[in-house]
Amino acid sequence: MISLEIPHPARVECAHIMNTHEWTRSRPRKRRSGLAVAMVALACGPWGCGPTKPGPTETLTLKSGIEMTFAYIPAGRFRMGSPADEPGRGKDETPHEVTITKAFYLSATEVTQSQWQAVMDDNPSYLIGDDRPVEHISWTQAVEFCRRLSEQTGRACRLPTEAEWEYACRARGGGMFFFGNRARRLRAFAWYQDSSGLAKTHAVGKKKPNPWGLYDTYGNVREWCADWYQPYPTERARDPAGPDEGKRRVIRGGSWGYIAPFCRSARREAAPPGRRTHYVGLRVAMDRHVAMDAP
Ligand SMILES: [Ca+2]
Repeated sequence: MISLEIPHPARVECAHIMNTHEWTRSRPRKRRSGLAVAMVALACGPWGCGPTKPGPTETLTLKSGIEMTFAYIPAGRFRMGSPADEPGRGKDETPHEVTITKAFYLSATEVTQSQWQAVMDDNPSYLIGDDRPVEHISWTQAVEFCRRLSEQTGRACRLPTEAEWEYACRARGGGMFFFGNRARRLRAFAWYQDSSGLAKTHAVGKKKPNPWGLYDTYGNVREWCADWYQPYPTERARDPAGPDEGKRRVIRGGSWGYIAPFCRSARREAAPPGRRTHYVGLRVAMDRHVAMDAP
């Protein structure tokens, strides 16, 4: 029997209160002129500035013709963490400015079971389906997947850092989610407790993507990041990658068994690197290609 993934009863109670009151309250809509919309699109705010549309994608071909598509993530600056008044926030989400100095690619979807099978020749998943995200994998196995993927494709594949993950998830958007604070909109973008029906994962890429072309960043499976977990600094950071050692690795995005506040952009979780559950998978980062014969 599959149990819902509820990490701490107190948090659930708190989140439930939020769920039924403050954070689902809709804000009144304001009409904007075309010029005003354009100004908003071009403005630099606390959550970053720059393009909000998807960039060029890259596709890797794996064994048996299985493909893996990557979205382009531009370099930029954003505010990582959450403000003190964000509904459902954790104490470990100290807001601070982060600069991502290099553009990179991030797999448009969570790694599927067919993609995992093509690279690793096995499928450790509990909830079976070729197009479903692979799960029941440890952080160590996720890193090994990236290593073998790099070996097979000649591209530098790895887990994203926690900062890269949140930056890409937000895609210049502030608030609880990249689309703002109206949590009812989450159904259009995520498989989570209110939308996943029977408690299970779903085929990737069936919900709407974020502005940079990433699917299922919220919900479906939670995603391993490269970093050891540690409290955030308060000062500015450039390409933060976490401490050199620790006990737990960062996990992001919330799962199919989570309520909406646990799927927020800033929500942080972590687990020992050997832990395996059917709520956690991965998404792959890839550095930009540099031709070996470039002048
Ligand atoms: Ca996810």
